[in-house]
Amino acid sequence: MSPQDALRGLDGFTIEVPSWAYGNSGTRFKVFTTPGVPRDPFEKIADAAQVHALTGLAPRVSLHIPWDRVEDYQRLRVHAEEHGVRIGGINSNLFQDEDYKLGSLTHADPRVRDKAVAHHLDCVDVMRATGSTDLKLWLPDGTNYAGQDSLRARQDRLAESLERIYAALDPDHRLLLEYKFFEPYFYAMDIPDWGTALLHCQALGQRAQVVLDTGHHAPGTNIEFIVMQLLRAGRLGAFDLNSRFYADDDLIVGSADPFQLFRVMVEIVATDAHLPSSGVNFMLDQCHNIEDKVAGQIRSVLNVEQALAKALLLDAGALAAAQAAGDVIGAHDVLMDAFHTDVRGLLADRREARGLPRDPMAAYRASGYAARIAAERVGGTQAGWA
Ligand code: PSV
Ligand code: MN
Ligand code: MN
Repeated sequence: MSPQDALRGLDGFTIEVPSWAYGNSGTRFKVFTTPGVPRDPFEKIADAAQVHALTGLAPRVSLHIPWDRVEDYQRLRVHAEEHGVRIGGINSNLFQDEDYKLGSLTHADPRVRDKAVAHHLDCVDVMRATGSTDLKLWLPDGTNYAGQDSLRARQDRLAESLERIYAALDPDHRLLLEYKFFEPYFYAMDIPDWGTALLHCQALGQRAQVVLDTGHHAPGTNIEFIVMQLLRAGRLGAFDLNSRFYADDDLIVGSADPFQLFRVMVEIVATDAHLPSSGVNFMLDQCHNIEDKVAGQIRSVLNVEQALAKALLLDAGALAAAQAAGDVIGAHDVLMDAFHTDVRGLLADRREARGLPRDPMAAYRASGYAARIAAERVGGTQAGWA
């Protein structure tokens, strides 16, 4: 197969961008401000639309409620469509309310659990108004001290709360459940790992699927193994892509370890999970604390595209033959050949053929967009944190 034929696997592949990537963000030490940062969700969507216009890869924008609360969600939906994109997943927020100090969906007090469930019912209304089909739930609940609460009772309360949320979904809605092994609690998170997320999803039903955030694992975790296992179980609903050095630092995907991203994509391609029909939603979950935000998002989607392109170029037949023959080094070499292929020229040709700029980053710089929004927008908003 020619490289051009192999890269047809990119047709229809898309990446969802997060609204919070466009707002100001930082660390607990300092939030740096950026001239031209969006002042409302409408402007975040306008910025996200730039990423799609220049790359052709990012036609959906995730919202975070209440960060992206607006009076009229229908208007936001139309605004997105007018800008050539649409609303993607709706992310709930259980981590910025006093009531949730000891938990939200797992809290011992039914009043607090009711409140947390009700927030998700609001999110489902936002989904209906915006045309979104994914409710995405990251659970910040956990405990800091042994004995602080019953680990088991918290799981039982969580299962019951999730059931109530799942029951409120429309037939075309999915519940996407994210796990994270640490933070904001450090003794025990209530959904610390993919196994826990999977068990809850399996108990709920087929439309409950696991979200794999690449930044939410212990150092040294073999993430591609988890990808493979969730695909095997038919429960990989989505990725939150980013890269990390130490913790949940949400840096540009593929910037720290492009080889890891490639290995993940190899597992994806092996079962055609890059095709839209697979239902796997490739999202970014990133913040750009010190770099230009739109440029950071363009870099991110291009990194994902490159990793997928290399995985598509992998000679699967040669790999299978080497594996069957027990040729350890030979099999590894086949994989590394694909990783070391420079796909940048091929991808530029492909873009040009589709009426897109060969070099989206250069096109963004030349567009003057950053200077224009800096002049037009004064008093931009903080993203919250992610
Ligand atoms: C917190 O860890 C977090 O980064 C999760 O990854 C969520 O997906 C994100 O915030 C947005 O809520
Ligand atoms: Mn995430
Ligand atoms: Mn995170």
